[in-house]
Amino acid sequence: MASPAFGQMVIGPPGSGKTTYCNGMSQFLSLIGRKVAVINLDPANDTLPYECAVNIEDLIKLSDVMGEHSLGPNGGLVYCMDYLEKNVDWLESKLKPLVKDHYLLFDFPGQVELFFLHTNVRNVITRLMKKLHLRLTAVHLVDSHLCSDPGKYISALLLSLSTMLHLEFPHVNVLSKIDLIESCGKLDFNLDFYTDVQNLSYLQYHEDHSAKYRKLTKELCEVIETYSLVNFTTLDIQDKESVGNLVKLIDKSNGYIFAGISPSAVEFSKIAVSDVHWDYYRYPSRLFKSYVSSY
Ligand SMILES: Nc1nc2c(ncn2[C@@H]2O[C@H](COP(=O)(O)OP(=O)(O)O)[C@@H](O)[C@H]2O)c(=O)[nH]1
Ligand SMILES: [Mg+2]
Repeated sequence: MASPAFGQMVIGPPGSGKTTYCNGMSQFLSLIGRKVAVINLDPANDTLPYECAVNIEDLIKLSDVMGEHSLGPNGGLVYCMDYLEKNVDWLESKLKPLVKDHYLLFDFPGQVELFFLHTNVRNVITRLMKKLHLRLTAVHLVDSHLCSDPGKYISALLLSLSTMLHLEFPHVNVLSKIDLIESCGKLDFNLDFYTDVQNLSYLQYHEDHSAKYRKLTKELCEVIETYSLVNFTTLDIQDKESVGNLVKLIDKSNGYIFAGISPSAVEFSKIAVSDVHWDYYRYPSRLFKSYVSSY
């Protein structure tokens, strides 16, 4: 049997940092010696900060779909993912030469219903996993500012739980932009409270939370705690230690550490001993030049 290829499917609501993550993560993984390919499956990504190996824009364009079928951006994206499912052979043929020696990062659209409701993305990934022996972890990014409000935090928990249950892939939930977590004010609980998801009953007594919602909050929190599946790890994409810790977790979840490709300790020592310069805003020079010259 062919040896497996590893990678991550990067998902999460719009603006949670997926594209920035793919850029920063690919630079980090390249620095520790992995050969990385980024696959853009978000037709709504306009300028890409990374050089992508495969781009869904070559298959279908969101603007064409919206124009031809009189759809808004949300309906358009669902259409694009349905189209991708029907044309999964196109994606499979593009990935085939890459899986031999690349680590894959998939940048997905931010329409959350694609990951807890519709089956198109799940079917595409399941097919690739089978046909190309891919071992992917779903990395679900949630903007950490949602922790500043109990209602938003509960919705992030419900979204994470329903996505985990729907996809059924190895899964890591991430509170992204942790460097900005207190930019909307001081948190009411320690960070552990939000990452460990252990004592949600405190939320119903939160002083800003209307008494009207107390019973609803209690019931929803009980659902989340009964499943006992959701927790978060934190990420600041600019901080090498933060990215390194997340890589170790993902490597465990998709089995990379057991594949004997290259012992993690050796890989990580590369970044520990050398001066690390990477910039998640960095644009590959060719793209950057054309980006600048377009102004
Ligand atoms: N401070 C900070 N900003 C971030 C971080 N990750 C992403 N961003 C910013 O968040 C915004 C949305 O990021 P983007 O990657 O386009 O999100 P996407 O819609 O999920 O692909 C951009 O302005 C990024 O620069 C982070 O870790 N820290
Ligand atoms: Mg994006």
